[in-house]
Amino acid sequence: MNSIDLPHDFVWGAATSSYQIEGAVRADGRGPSIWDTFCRVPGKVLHGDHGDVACDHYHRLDDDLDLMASLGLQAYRFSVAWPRILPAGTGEVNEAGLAFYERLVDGLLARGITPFVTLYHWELPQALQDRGGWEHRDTVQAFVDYAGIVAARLGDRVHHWITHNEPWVVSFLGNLEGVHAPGNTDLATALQVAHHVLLSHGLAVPAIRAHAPGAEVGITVNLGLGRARTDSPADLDAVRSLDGYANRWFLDPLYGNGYPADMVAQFGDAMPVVTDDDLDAIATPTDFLGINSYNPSVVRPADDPANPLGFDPLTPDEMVAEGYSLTAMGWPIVPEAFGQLLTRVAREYDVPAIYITENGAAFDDELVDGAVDDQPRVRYLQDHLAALCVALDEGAPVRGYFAWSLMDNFEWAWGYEKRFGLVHVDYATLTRTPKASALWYRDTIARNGFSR
Ligand code: IFM
Repeated sequence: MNSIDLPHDFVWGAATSSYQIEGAVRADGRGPSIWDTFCRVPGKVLHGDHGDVACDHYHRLDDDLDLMASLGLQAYRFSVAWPRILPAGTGEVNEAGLAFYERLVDGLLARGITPFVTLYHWELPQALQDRGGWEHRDTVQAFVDYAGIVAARLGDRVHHWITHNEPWVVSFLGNLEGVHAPGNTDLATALQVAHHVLLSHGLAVPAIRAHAPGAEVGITVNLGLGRARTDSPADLDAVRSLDGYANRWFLDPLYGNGYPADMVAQFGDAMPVVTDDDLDAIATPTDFLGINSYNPSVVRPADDPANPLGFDPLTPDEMVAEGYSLTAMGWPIVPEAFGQLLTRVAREYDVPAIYITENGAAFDDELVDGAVDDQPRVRYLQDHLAALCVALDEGAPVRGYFAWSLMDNFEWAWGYEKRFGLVHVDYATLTRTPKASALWYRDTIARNGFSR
């Protein structure tokens, strides 16, 4: 039996995001977001799913808070929907929106659960997209103003703030691959968006601190190491490219190194407009780095030599042929790569603290006689936590872990088909059923570790 024990002050949590669980998209003055729009574009979201109802968390807040307490969560990471606070993105503040999040925060605190607030988990008000969205520099100031409004209201009670969730996804899935809102497919647009998102982060940090003195403020990036099939120079160069695109493009400027030179050369004319003080602002010191990580990326050299990304990902079939096990998302399960990633980030960047703000897996769960025996998810969590402990031993300053996700929810372009939850949601009845993984997680939190 192998015993995994975490440090006594380790923080155990679970994470969600607003659009993925709240529903109630027209309630109490919320304005439309780019995801409300995107979901209505035929072919963009599987089965034409959308977040109109989602898990109906907005109307089931107290029950969901009790559910969190029943699992013994010590912390809960959620996001604020910008269009609930500022329905038109700027201008008039919607009191009912602020009141909802105030009720959520107070409900958490009353149950002894620490709130971790994310300000942007992809719900850009549609009105701002209509004026150019993240590609337009004005959106930077709009975000800073919004951040200040939320911090002014909650800063006396919320001591952990995350500006953005996964700038890579916002930039590249939304504006290069076009599979997320707003659905653009242009590298120059994606790079300008990335720059503005990073800049808005850096400028929002002091705006948050002004209203939340002593709070910890950070950003969450999604990271994953690259893996090649062989050690050939071409395969290793594909890994370098993947790493530049997925990891260094964000980590380097956040930690004061500017944009990585190899990728600047590769992106050429698509490089964004960067004005004088931008890089200093992006590198504003923060208190922690949030890391979302699920899997490494297995890559090979790009088929098309003109592809500025320089790599192609292996298909799921190719990964299986290489011996990888996959989740229901087709993502390879490689726990040791998770630990190696944390060690590497700690070694190469001046990161004062790390929270794993998301980690977890989708599997094809089945509800049988009122229970979900999701042993593959239990194993995934165990193996990733064991890898995290290796990184801790090697000096990575990991302070806490948030399972993604508290409950099954709207998985963006995949609609409701992919289930990441510790808690099963029946979308017909909205009944919540804790899976075996939820009960395992509850026991793990209670004893601050587990045996296997
Ligand atoms: O569901 C998403 C979440 O919104 C952001 N990180 C990855 C998760 C799984 O795809």
